[in-house]
Amino acid sequence: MCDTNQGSHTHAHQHYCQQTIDPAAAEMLEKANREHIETTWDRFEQQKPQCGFGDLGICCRNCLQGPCRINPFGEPREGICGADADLIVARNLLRTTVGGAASHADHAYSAIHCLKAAAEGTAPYEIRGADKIGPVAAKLGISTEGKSTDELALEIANAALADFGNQTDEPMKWLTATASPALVETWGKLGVLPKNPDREIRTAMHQTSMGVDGSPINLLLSCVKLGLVDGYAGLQMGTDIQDILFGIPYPVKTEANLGVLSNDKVNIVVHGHMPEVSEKIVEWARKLEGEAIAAGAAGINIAGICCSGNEVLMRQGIPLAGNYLSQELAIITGAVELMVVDVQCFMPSITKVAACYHTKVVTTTPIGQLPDAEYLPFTPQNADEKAQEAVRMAIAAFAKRDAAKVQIPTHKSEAWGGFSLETIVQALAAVNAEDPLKPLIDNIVAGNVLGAVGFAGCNNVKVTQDQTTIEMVKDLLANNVLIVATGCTAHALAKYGFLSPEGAKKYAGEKLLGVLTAVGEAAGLGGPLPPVLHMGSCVDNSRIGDLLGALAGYLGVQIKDLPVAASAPELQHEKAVSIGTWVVALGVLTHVGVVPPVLGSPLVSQVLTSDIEGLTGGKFLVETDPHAAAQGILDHINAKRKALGI
Ligand code: BF8
Ligand code: SF4
Repeated sequence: MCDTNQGSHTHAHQHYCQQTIDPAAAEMLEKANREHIETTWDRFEQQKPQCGFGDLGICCRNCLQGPCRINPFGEPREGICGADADLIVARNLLRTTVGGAASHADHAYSAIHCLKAAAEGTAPYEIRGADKIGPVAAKLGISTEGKSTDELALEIANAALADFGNQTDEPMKWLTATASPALVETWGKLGVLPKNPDREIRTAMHQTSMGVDGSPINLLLSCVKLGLVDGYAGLQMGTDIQDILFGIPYPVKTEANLGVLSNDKVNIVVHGHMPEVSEKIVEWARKLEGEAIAAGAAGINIAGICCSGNEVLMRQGIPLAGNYLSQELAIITGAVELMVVDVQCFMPSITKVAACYHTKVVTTTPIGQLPDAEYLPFTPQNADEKAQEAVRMAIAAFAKRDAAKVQIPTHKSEAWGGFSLETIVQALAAVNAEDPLKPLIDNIVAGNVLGAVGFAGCNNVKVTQDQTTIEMVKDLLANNVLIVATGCTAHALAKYGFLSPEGAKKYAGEKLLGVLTAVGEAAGLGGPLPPVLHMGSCVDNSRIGDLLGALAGYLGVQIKDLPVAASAPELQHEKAVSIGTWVVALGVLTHVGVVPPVLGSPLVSQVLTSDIEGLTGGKFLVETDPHAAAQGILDHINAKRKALGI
């Protein structure tokens, strides 16, 4: 790492078009190469060829007799205990889904504790989303009469904790309070209604352990159940609680890509997922700006990576520095004083890259530590103190910045974020105040909006950064399909101007542009809405669920009947698998652009891409080619339109 011998460039003239389509990322890869800094793409090369058994999902290590491998072309057909390929693939898939659901449920659990502490007055968080309390209380059946904001927030936090403590056989309250009765009935008949998220996670780990479940189909049904744990104990609960604590997002304009880093300010990058941490860093960076100026900087600049970036973008207008595959590259600019991480999606490599510069890395949670980082254990109670400490570390690091090592790409694009369902309804209300969803529905019926697709998920080093996402979205927009996006795909689309009004003119089909312009102008934006609406972080995929529920409810149909689809073109994390499973459970066709490790089982592949449609109305579409994937989605949307008679 950071070998100062500048003599031997291994790939001096490489263009990095296999790695990324992002010119800022390519520029930093070139710098990394020049400075002999290893990135995730180098480590990917070292992993090649990746294990074929793992790739197909037919390797089992669930007991110490293993590892056992199945030969897809012959013997052995079974592991030592007799588990065959179908069983091993299904068991592995359930463990992956558990990993994702556990990540999101744990995220929501932290937010609940923070809200509870805020409501009890023991933590320095102001409850900024009082307008979210009414709707959440209403769906949970909590009466608001005569109660203060704090009392209601506490009651809602306790209702969430009650789901985590549910020892009865009743399903999770958050699920039955959110999903339509028809969906609850469908899931009830399948026996997949989760009761207590922690219990479901425990039971699924037990179910997949050696010598328990031998039924691949039963295991796949448990995948659906864990998808619902993710959807309601992770995404929905997380978003509801975070909106109450930090406020419902409203449209906000900012910028995206590495060019948002500043040459003359202290740069702090927030990375991870929990707004309890990133919101406090933003608050204290603003409050301590004077200290940065006194230290010779022009101020403090905050930028976000991954979903922390999405969280503070949509509520604070903080710019996005980059998505998952750009995290090391942000440090390689040489201009980052501090990277603050909390949980999920930060690479263990970041401290090694940071060691080549003056960059400090701060970890903040007991479960997310890095040996060479500074650990500032954040709690709701001490958040002010720890955030100040972190910001002061950044200010102190500024003096150590080495100008000779600084190279900030100039690339950045205008991007709008903060399109919660509440905001979308508000924008539509400018067209029809009495019946806000009517203009959207009318335009869908008239074919001006052919359908809608939600883009979600990550970058994955196996596919060129941002490419599949951008190519698919171009095809779909040209065909008048409205796009909503979250997570790292939202970052990707932000970087290339899809989240801006200009993007509508450039990419939207004529009919869609007409609708975006009419709504944007009525809502006072002075131009079209962006053709891709940024709905937030990965937990905010619940907002897409809310939108689908609202549209289906309005039309008096089921979500599975709508001309809609979902796509995770570059998924990498277990969370993307569990989210996708929830979306399929809702009845939505869900495209994945990276082949999940299931092909070793024809049975599991068949169920996920076909048979499950008969149970929930949704299924997975596996397609690595962006144009074929977009076409598959268009065919699906057209078929749904036809079935609706529109
Ligand atoms: O939760 S999209 S790489 S950052 S997992 Fe991670 Fe994937 Fe990015 Fe957000 Ni979501
Ligand atoms: Fe092998 Fe069965 Fe043990 Fe898995 S559970 S490692 S297949 S013996």
